[in-house]
Amino acid sequence: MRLTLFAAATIACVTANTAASAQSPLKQIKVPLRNSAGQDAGTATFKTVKNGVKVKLDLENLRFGQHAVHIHENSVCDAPDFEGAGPHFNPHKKRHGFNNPSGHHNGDFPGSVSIGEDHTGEATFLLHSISLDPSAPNSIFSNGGTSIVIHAHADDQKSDPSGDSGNRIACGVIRLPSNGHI
Ligand SMILES: [Cu+2]
Ligand SMILES: [Zn+2]
Repeated sequence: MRLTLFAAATIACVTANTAASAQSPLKQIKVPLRNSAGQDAGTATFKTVKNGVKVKLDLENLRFGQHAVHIHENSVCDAPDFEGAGPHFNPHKKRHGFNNPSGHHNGDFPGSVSIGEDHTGEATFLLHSISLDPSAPNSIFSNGGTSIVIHAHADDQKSDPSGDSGNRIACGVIRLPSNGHI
């Protein structure tokens, strides 16, 4: 019987100005959102899973209907229009939407969230294009952090740059906790 040994080569990419914590890696973070009126709009929980990041939305105080969800590139939530959040998180310089041949942005979600007549809604999405690892190029903690934004309308998954999803109606700042873990 022949045994063949495979040596796994690990290539470490070191980013010069990333102050990576030596503590246990971040597995989960819960981000509070606020709506345009400054009310509590619920939470988004990001959890590292086998092939990506699971995002669980528990939303409230939002208008009835379908609403697009994205990660935007700045860790700024400036009510009422949340323009400071900037464009979609897009480190790979693609176009918007899962149905766009030049897509999709890292910060795009594969669906919209449905808000009921009681102004609450829940949804869970698996995103393959983001990471909670602060040293990863697609980390949602890149460049001081990002934000999660809810829009007035559904996402058409094609129109660049934002899926024709209208105004920004809620936002939550995503930043690495100062102790490196929750
Ligand atoms: Cu957006
Ligand atoms: Zn996008």
